[in-house]
Amino acid sequence: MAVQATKLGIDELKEMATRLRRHIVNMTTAAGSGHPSSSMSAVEVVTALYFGGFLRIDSQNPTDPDRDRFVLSKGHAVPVLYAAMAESGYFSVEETLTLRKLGSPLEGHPNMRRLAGIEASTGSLGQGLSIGLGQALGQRLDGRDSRVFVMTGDGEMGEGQVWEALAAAGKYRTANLTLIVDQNGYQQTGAAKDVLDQTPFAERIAPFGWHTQTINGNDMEEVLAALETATGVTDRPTAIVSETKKGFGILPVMEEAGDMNFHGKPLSPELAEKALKLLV
Ligand SMILES: Cc1ncc(C[n+]2csc(CCOP(=O)(O)OP(=O)(O)O)c2C)c(N)n1
Ligand SMILES: [Mg+2]
Repeated sequence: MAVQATKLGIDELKEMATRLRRHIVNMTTAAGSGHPSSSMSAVEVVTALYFGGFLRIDSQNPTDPDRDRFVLSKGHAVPVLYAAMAESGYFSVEETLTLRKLGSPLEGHPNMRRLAGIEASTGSLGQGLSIGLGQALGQRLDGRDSRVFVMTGDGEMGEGQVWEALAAAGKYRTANLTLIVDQNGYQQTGAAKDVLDQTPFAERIAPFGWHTQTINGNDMEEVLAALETATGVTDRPTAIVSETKKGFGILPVMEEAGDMNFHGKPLSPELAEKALKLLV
């Protein structure tokens, strides 16, 4: 039997997004390390993929050959992935609190050898789209109709390997591949544009033979509509440029801390308490 996607209604999806944000705060603060702001910007897209009727996966049969794949190429944002996986039943929500603890399979970056449901080991930026392209081509060769979704960061787009994969996917008309660029405006050391300006992404990606859309990626309705459009394209790979805010959901707390990038650091227990009050 074909693998089914979970499809919640819009109100439930928004509630789920808030739940994922709470898990992200809780697990990174418990770990005392990690990347909450990088995870927050991606919450609507990840929620829509896992619970909005798109990813055909089964947490009880994570290696089903017909499953869809989600590759989190910006692997440092893995708390958002663990939050969605816990809510999908791959492991318990309590287990997310073992993030980055010695012996836990919930490593600081996704490790497919240690945790069922992780489709690619990432963290070295730039590789996920190539991996996803290989998976998409493999599924096509096998005659399966499954789809691969890959998420990169906007800073990550400075990696040359991403553009090689864009070119190859266009050449092979890999229509079962969707790239989501989480354009949250920042990378590790500052504004993504200041480090290496690769915008406008849609205009740069389209000439490789890709269908492109640019949306507000923190608006659930826009995310759902874009994924619907993307999965309906049958002749080309599709890219969604997802304009987001790094730390969306906890921006007032980051403002108070005087850091609108807040890259690679957890909230202190005090700030986490304030963040959780916002996430209701
Ligand atoms: C190949 C490689 N170079 C450098 C790093 C270090 N690094 C970790 S996160 C990051 C910034 C990523 O920025 P972006 O892709 O915009 O993701 P965001 O955190 O903003 O979501 C960098 C440079 C890395 N993980 N891999
Ligand atoms: Mg970024």
